[in-house]
Amino acid sequence: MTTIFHKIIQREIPADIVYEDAHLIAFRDIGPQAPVHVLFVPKQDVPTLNDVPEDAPEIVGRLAVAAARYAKAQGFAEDGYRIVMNCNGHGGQTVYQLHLHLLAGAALGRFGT
Ligand code: DGP
Repeated sequence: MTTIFHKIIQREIPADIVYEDAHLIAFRDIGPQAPVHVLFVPKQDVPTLNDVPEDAPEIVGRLAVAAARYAKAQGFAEDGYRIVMNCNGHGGQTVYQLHLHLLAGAALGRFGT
């Protein structure tokens, strides 16, 4: 399925891209929930966390490590930050291409229902 994130990867629609490599792309969220809100998206088609192939856990690992490196490079490592992956309806997922949210730049509230 083609999502808005695939169109960003293909440069069919614009985004504020902050990082890209052979495996993933990172760009600023259109509706930031923190002073820094960046989405890390694999280039491989993976709709949700449920769909990560058993023999390819590195897809998720790469997203997390890229987010941590970006946070560190931007000076957020010591104060801290949050990474989030929403999965399907109850998780609040709205775009069905796997993505990891990086939220940083402020003390974040606790979360729940
Ligand atoms: P989620 O709820 O986990 O599926 O988060 C999807 C996020 O994607 C949401 O925080 C808003 C963001 N988003 C949706 N459409 C666009 C877009 O066209 N551009 C950018 N940069 N972000 C988008």
